[in-house]
Amino acid sequence: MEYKRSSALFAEAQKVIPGGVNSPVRAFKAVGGTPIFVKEAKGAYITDEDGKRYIEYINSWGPMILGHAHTPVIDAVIEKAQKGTSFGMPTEIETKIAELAVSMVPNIDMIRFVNSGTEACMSAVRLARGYTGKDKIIKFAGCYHGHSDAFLIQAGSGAVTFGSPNSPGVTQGTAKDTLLARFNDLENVKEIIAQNQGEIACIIIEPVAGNMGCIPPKKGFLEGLRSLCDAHEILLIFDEVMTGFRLAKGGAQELLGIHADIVCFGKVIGGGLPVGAFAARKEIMSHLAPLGPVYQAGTLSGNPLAMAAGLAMLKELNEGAVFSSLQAKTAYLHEGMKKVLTEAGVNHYINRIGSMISVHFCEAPVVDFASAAKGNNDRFKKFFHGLLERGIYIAPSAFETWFLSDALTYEDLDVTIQAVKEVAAEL
Ligand code: KE4
Repeated sequence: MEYKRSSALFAEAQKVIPGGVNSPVRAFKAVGGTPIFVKEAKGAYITDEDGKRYIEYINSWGPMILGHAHTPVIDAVIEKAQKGTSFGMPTEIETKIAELAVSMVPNIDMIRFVNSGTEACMSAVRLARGYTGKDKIIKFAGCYHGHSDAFLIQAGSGAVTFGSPNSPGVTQGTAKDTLLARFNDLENVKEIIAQNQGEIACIIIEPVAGNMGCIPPKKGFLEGLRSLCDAHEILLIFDEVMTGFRLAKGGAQELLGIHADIVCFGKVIGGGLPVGAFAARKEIMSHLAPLGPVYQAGTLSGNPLAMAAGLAMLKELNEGAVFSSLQAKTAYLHEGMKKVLTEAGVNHYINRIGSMISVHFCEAPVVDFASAAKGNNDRFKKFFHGLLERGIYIAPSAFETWFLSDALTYEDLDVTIQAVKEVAAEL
């Protein structure tokens, strides 16, 4: 496939931007080839700089749940931009979106807006440490909470599961306070808590993992974490940057019926502009500056332009109809892909919950990072490029989740399923 203009643009970009991208996953390193440069997008479709149109399942990694350039969001942004974009002073619209978010999400009284999911998760951990007076955190292998030092940790050696940095620049001093557990393995979490009695401030988890493909929690896993946190005075942090306002109005807390102590948001909450947030009961949030001693700040936090996009998005989602529509479309896509891949004799597993779905070329179910890592990546590369050539753009990594938008029609899904059928024959 000739991506002439994208190739030229990529060569230019690499001269002034490390790797030619502003976020590594966009560089196609996991699948090879040249990343396509997007010229414009509308609804379920993106058009690249060579004029080729794709049905796409990334949607900016989640935010475009109603489709690209969604008119009510665009209109709100244009209207707000003409009155100024950011003041560094309080504005009414911040209260409006805060009130709406608090009304939609269970178990939160207050919310603080920031500019990314990373900032939300980083701040939530600092708040948990400040609130509990304890230093250590538990995260799960394969879960991603942004690029803050405390999260760039991989399984260390030894039974105590001490973390070790998985990026230069992260110090051992930081790594020693991050303990790594296995997703869906409650016994492993119990062991780690027993080995670090009284030292753990929080457990941070993606309630539905989305960064090792889509991996739903096993029955009883989140309930078990909730009980362990209650028993050991540990705060449970749900990183709902992906699942928030996507799985349901109230996100994973609502869909799965488990209450977290702190909830992190990103992606959808900003309607496509840079917004993150973290929220909790007032008793916890009152520890945040300027109310309390835990410091957190941001020049562009709550800027009215981004708030306008987020508010327009949440208002539409608050009407509620989109979630059942998205659920049905994702189930249709799941069944269609499963049928054609099975008929082609391709060993695979499809994980799905709500409008999050991923295809794994594995010989066994994918329930954690170790099982996800056993996927046949060569087969995934062929799958990705075969679909791309047929005008279907899925996430360029087997460790990512596909995100559906409600702009997708059933005809788009049929075109996708037909493309999967054709590619399956080549796998
Ligand atoms: P950002 O800082 O990228 O806004 O959010 C970090 C983050 C936090 N928590 C979860 C569950 C996330 O999925 C993310 C970011 N997701 C990736 C996609 N896997 C963003 C894509 C990218 O890194 O470019």
